[in-house]
Amino acid sequence: MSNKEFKRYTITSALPYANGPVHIGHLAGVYVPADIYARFLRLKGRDVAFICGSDEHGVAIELRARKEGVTPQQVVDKYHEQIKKSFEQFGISFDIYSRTSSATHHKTASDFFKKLNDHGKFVEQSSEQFYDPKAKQFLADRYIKGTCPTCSFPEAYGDQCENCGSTLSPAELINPKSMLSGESPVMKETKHWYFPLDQYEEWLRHWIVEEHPEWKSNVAGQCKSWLDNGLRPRPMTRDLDWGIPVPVEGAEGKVLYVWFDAPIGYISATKDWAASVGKNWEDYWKSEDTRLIHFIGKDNIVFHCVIFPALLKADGDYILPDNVPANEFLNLESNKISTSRNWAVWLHEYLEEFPDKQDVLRYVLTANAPETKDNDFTWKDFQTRNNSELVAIFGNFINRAVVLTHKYFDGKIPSRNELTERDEEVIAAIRTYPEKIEKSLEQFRFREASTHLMDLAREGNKYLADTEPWKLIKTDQSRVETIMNIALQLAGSLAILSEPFLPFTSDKLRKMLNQTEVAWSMAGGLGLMADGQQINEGVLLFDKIEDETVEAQVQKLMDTKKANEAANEVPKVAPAKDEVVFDDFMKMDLRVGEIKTAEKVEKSNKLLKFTVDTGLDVRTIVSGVAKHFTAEEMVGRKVVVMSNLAPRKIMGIESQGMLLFAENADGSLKAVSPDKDAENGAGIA
Ligand code: B3M
Ligand code: ZN
Repeated sequence: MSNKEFKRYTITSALPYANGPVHIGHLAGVYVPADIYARFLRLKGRDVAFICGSDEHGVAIELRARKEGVTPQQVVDKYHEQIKKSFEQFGISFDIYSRTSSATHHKTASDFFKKLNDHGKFVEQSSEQFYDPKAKQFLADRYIKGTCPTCSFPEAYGDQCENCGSTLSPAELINPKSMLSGESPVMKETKHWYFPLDQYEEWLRHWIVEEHPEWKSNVAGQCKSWLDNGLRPRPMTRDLDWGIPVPVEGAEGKVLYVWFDAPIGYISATKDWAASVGKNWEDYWKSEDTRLIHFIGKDNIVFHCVIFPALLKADGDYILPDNVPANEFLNLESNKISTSRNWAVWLHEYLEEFPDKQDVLRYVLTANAPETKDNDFTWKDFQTRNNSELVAIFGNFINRAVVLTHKYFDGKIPSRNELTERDEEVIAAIRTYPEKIEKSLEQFRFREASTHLMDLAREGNKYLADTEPWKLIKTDQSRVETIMNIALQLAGSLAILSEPFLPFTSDKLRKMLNQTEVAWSMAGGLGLMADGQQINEGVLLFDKIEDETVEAQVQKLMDTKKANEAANEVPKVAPAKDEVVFDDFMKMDLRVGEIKTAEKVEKSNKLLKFTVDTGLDVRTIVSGVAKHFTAEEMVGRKVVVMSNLAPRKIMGIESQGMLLFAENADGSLKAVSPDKDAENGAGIA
């Protein structure tokens, strides 16, 4: 950050795709830190716009719609509502949670594109791309499946192989097939609007490396590697149905690339929010006094640090992000979180199962945030952090302070009398916390900040344990007054400083303490709790999480694992063939035959030579089944013969027809045997 004081803050967090629910990986990587930061700034009295919304375009949405057999609109409507509601219940304090299907967004993104186009910022270029002639549609990379050239996985996507993880382009796939029709795609020419990112390379390098040396090393590292590999023009349009129509002539049937329109969603959402609260959105996007910060996960770094800034720069009217504190990934019980494998803790399910434990999850995800490297979430750790930190330290301290004040002073805050050295020591310690936490937050070190917060509660516990007011109350009431006063000042600071991290807890605590005014600057001092002021009865802030509770969650994951394994074991049957008309079927002469003789074909370990009584004649048929059947066991069997297949020479022997077998998924062959009393030559239809 430059040293200047900013007048206002635009805080964005990645727009989740409205194609599925939000899970703990999203929360730990993006939404919890962003929310902590926004809440902290508000407590500091800053002017903040905290912006988010659903990302409702792109192939991911179309694919989900196909999978669920509904329209893309139905998909985004469903998930937008679900995501919005669960964020609200979880206490993510967006100023607006918008969506990219909104009219404001369509217009904003469209105008943005048009302006760049009018100013000649795009290069129109034609190229050959995969096209599905049957579905009459160009194919997004995700819409093409084929065999991975690296690992031979037969179900690799055109952009990536999920088996070995390699990044692919559809042209690299072996035997590519369109997922729309199953047909082999063909190459067809199409025109797109490319943003010449290469022209921004030097400017980007200067802006990132020289002007922002303070960016997190994981972010700077990824940016540098993109720059070092050389930037290339990127198409900003797509041949798809679902999306924002490209607003220029000659682009009929094309839509804006989802990564072009999605970040502009931050701007559109800001417009809607500003209009609703009587502010000017441009202050939040076009004023050099505004600090723009994007909270994202590591997979979005290039879009927020390279492509979007270059687009903003090309427009020329916008400010650029001052920081992009991207996080790494969170794993779950040592495995990568995966939506398709249902390996996740889903926010909406968590909220149903732990309806009053938002802060527990917020705390665990913060204390264990994947800030510099991937990290692991375990239910055991969730339980431990709750029981031995939130309950045993934070909750315990507050409980003692409040209960003792009621017990000894009827809930009226006693005054401070003469101070001992121990008192002076704890007062000095309390004073250091707001600044410590603030420093960590300003550097986006949320784990460290949450450690400081817990340490403050620890100071309180230790102070009460050292001074033992419960022993002194019989002999030295004045001393106890001082101790309880100081303990309550500490509690008052905790109420304020915990707000960004544990908003539900902070709220309860402030009610308990009758704290009406809160501001970050009030924390740490001794003027928080006035002598004689009444506090309310204590309420439970945290309760112990039992073994059964976390065991049930682990069991749920184990069940998922089993279900996944079972699903993988299900043998895959050969894909359905294209439909044929009845007449085609009737052309085949299928009838019952009987094997009269069978022998191995010399020099071949695959072939058996049969003589078959077809009812019409007795003829020779060669078949590649020697690995599955012995000659002896075939003799005398009834079989199905396709008798009018054109004769073919196989290893010098003319085969006059074909025997039918059943082929299992593993390639093994099984007999297709008519009943013994079916007559030779009986027609099959
Ligand atoms: N929807 C990708 C994601 O969820 C994307 C973020 C958009 S931010 C403008 O990872
Ligand atoms: Zn592969």
